[in-house]
Amino acid sequence: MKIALTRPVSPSLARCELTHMARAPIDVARAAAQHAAYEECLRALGCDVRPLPAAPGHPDAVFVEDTAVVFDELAVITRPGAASRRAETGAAAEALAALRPLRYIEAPGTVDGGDVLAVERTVFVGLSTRTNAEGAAQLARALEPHGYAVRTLAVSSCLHLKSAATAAAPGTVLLNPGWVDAGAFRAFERIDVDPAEPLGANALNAGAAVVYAAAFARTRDRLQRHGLTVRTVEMDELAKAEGAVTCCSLLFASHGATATS
Ligand code: CIR
Repeated sequence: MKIALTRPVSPSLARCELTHMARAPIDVARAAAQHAAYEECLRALGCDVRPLPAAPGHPDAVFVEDTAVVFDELAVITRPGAASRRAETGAAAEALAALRPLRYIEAPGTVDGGDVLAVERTVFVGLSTRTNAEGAAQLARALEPHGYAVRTLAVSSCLHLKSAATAAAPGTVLLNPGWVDAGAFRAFERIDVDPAEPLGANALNAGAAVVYAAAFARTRDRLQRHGLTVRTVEMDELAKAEGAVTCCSLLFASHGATATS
């Protein structure tokens, strides 16, 4: 059983941070409907969806992935690279405190959860406009005692590492070779996005199926040809805020170490 922490779409979403995209009008009601369908999809796949409290004053609060990184042994509460997003982490810390021992990224370190990709026992950390080397080093110090190998990767063509590469299935990385050093993932099975779909590397492995944006039909076919079960969701309104499927949840096993263990 997996727990999925989510957070409602903020009415101020149109004031979101943007890095690689031009600002386009956002229909907040449509974004909220897409988010509700995403939560329903996770429920249908057997996840225990637990929405965090609404944060109307935080435009990007729906992108809860950036506020924490959750492993079986511990959770690391991040310090997001965008100052406007730093106050979002409190709700994740509160929810995770009962579920995992907590560690915190401290200043001057910055980490966005979107830059942290775990593939089996290797944790790739993207060095981006949001995540710095000090943040990556703090993450390594938190994780290495638990047997994880932490590797950094340069990310410059897209917002986060997970805009360029995600673990679509255990040991299988879906990636855009134009945006990330594909050689870093040579130990794993690799699926490239269709060249016409550069934004298609973000997939959410929900266990029973891969949750994937409906917009990337060609790459979806590639996932299916690899034998993966895919559930598509409409994400185009949230994509205008530079969000994708992994960003909208913190998905983790319900059976991890508790705060007292
Ligand atoms: C931001 O720029 O922080 C938000 N507008 C989008 C965050 C997307 N998060 C993610 O990919 N993990």
